[in-house]
Amino acid sequence: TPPPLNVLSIQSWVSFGHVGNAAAVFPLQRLGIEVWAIHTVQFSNHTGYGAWTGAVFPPEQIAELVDGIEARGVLAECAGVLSGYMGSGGTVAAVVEAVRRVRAANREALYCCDPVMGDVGRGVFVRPELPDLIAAQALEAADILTPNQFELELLTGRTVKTLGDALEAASELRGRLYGGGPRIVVVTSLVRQDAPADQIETLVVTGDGAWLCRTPLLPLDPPRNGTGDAIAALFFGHYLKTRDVAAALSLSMSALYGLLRRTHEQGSREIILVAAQDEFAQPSQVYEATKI
Ligand code: PXL
Repeated sequence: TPPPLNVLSIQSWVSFGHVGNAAAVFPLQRLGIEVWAIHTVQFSNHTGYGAWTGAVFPPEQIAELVDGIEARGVLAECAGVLSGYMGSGGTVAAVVEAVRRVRAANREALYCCDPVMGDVGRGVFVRPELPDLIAAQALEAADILTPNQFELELLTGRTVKTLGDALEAASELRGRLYGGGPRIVVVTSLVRQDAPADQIETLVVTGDGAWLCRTPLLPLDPPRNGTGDAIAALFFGHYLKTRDVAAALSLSMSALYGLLRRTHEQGSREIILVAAQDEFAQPSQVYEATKI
């Protein structure tokens, strides 16, 4: 067996349910990827419930854990860094520093930044200092950025209503990413006026063009927390494996749709990552990515 891909994933942890690393680690593992997880917080449950217990970890802990990994002599084998929910403002610089150290050990390593800030309907749900710090520090380090439609609007100050709006905003963001890499923007949960109302899309914009993948919009109310975290993990994992954005888009959205369809059928408040795990390796329905 060839050596596995290794991904350093820096995100929140929850004891109950599935968001952050608790939504990202298992799907990546199910794709055969080894995950080195660093938790930015440990909460009892996601904040969508309105109440939780636990703590935000001090940002210094990230460098300390990277020190320990480096001391094992394996940092050069890290294929990529994935970041998501940050606990506090200091977390942003600590993540960017971790990316710098991984790139110093492996020039080929990619950084996928999920700029977790908020969502349509819920508004900003992270600490108020985070959006500006993510925009100022994390974007310029990122090879792949995975904003949802709300985060795309927040990061660009634009309103996104049409495909043209989404393409313009995503292209603007692309120009702000790390110059040394592929510069890929993945817009998730795109619902626009000029698409069928019963569909939801993911849009990928690269230097070689743009791709759309459309899946049925499920009546999940409230939208399930952790969905974006799972999409970022699946897209990044498939991209690292295939180096093909169209394949990564189709594979990740087909898996995600299968997961959400089964979550809806169960009526579960949490995404059912474990029960629906076969969707990650072998989605029950394949949704193609179309070049636009
Ligand atoms: O899904 C984003 C997310 C990540 N981590 C924590 C959260 C949320 C959203 O609610 O609460 C802890």
